[in-house]
Amino acid sequence: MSCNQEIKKYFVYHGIFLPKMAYSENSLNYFKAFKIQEDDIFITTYPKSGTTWMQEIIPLILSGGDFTPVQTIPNWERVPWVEEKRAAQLIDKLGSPRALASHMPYHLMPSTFFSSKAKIIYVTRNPKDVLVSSFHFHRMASFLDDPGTFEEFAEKFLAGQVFFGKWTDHVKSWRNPEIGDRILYITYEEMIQDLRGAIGRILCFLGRQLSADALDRVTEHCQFKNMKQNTMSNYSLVPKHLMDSSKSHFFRKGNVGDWKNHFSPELEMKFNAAIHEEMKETGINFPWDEK
Ligand code: PPS
Repeated sequence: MSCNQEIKKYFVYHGIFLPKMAYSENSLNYFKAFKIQEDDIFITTYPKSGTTWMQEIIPLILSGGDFTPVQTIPNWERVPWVEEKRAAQLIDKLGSPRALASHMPYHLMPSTFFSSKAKIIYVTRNPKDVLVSSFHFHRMASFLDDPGTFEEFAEKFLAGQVFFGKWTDHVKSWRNPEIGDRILYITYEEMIQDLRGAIGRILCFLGRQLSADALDRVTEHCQFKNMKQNTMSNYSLVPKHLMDSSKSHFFRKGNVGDWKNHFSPELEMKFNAAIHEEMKETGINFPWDEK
C-alpha cells in the first residue's frame, strides 16, 4: 500500500486486508472458535455482491413472510457477520435457526464449519459491477481507503489490495467440491432478472414454503426501490462520519451493467484478461463471461 494513512485503516489477516473499524484480533479469535449449529444458514459473499439483499430475503423466508423482523431490526443485527467486532453480542440474541453472514473465503471459515450441516447461500456478481459498486462504497465509507481514480482503484482490486482480497480467490475458494450440496450458488444477475424465481430456488434449497401470495409480497418488498426506503436496511442509521450518503448512497443503482459507464476499452481488456487468467483452470462459467 502506498501511504501511511491507508495502512492505518487496515490490518492484514492471512494476506487479506480488513478494515480495523469493523474487525480486530479479538473478533477474529471469536470467529475462528465459533461453534456452528447444524441448522445455521450462512450467507457468504465477496463484498458488494448482494449481501444486504440476502439479509432481507432470508429473514423473510424464516419468518414465513412476516415483515416485522426486516422492519424493526437493522440488517447487521438480524443477519450478523460472524467475523465482525459486534458479532458476539448480536449472535447471542438470535433465535434458531440462525441466519449468519460472512465475507470470509471458504478456507478461513471456523473449523466447526467444515464438518457441519449448516447451509450456505453464496451470491456471486459480475466482478466488473462489483468493482464499480465497491469504488463508490470506498468514496462514502470513511473506514476504507480513499479509492483514488477509478483506474487506480481497478488496479488495487485486481491485485487484491482491497478489503477481503481478490474476487477470484474468494469465488474459487467457495467452489470447493467438499462443500457438496450444502451450498446454493446464486447470482446477483439472476436475482435482478427474476427475483421471484430466485426466491423460489432459495425456498426449495432451505426446504421452506411460502404461499403464492406471501411470495409475491416478499418479492415486491425486496425490489431495489422498496428496500432503498427501508431504514432498517439502507444504512441510513449509520452516522454520516462513517458512511456519507452525500458522496454516494449504499443503495446506489442496484442494476446490472453499470460497469459500461465506468470502464474504458483499455481497462475492459485488461480486466477481462486478468480475470480470465485466474479463472481459466476452474471450469466455472458465469453468464457474464465473454463467449
Ligand atoms: S456489502 O457492503 O458487502 O454488504 O454490500 P452488498 O450488500 O453485498 O452489495 C451492495 C450492492 O447491492 C445492491 N443491492 C441491490 N440491488 C438490487 N436489488 C436490491 N434489492 C438490492 N439490495 C442491495 C446495492 O445497491 C449495491 O450495488 P450498487 O451497484 O452499488 O447499487
